[in-house]
Amino acid sequence: MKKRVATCGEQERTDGEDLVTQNTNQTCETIADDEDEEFSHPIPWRKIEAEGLDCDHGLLFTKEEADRLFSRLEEEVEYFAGDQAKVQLYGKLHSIPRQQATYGDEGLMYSFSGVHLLARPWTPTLEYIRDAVTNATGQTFNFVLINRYKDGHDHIGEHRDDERELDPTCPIASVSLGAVRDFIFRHKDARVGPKKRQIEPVKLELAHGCLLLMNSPTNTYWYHSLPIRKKVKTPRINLTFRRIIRSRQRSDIKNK
Ligand SMILES: O=C(O)CCC(=O)C(=O)O
Repeated sequence: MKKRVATCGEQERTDGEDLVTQNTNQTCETIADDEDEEFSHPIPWRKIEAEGLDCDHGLLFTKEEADRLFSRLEEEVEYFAGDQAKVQLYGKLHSIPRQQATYGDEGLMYSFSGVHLLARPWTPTLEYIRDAVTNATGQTFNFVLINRYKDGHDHIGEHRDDERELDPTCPIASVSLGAVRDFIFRHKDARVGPKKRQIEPVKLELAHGCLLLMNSPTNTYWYHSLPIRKKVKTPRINLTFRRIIRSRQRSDIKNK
């Protein structure tokens, strides 16, 4: 496997509505000449580490390229409708406050929150973005979950991407296009309950064209969310590239 290249970034600091970003123990790696050639998009990575959290982020696309990709995705992506645009909570179906779509290699299916979403075949634009992520990271991906937020009212609640079919050795690679949104990590022990610990949340601003890598074991210990931001008036598309292990997919589900 290729080695991921990261450079020291400045400590991220944003004037959020309620939280302060906490980035600690940043690590540096240097880009050797021969490694440089392996990556057609070398990224000046920024590292974020906290207890059980390991992420890298950086800009993958220029503004012009990100604008073009956003427009193409607006034309190409077919979002789910009907029951497939819902999640199941305590046996009842609920509409989700955003649009969702899944694409990937033939026959792959991703199951979460009581829904089972079959991958549509890759579109040319999704292949292009997937390959740019692979060039930047050295990781391969066979599936992408797309979330479209029409404005700052659309959001995603706290959750972990820890489904059994996800390859734990592969980071989840999250590409953001469109409106800048806050993204918040909260440690599982800092949520509720008698054993609640005082662990500061970690907040990032996800910019147009950026790539965030959630490395193992982040999704074991940390929940993440994209909260409501009423001042945001424009849409955002997020693509989370994942590697699904076929043999771990639910075999009892027949998808349409
Ligand atoms: O839109 C985002 O940045 C977050 C999406 C997300 O949490 C997910 O796909 O699991």
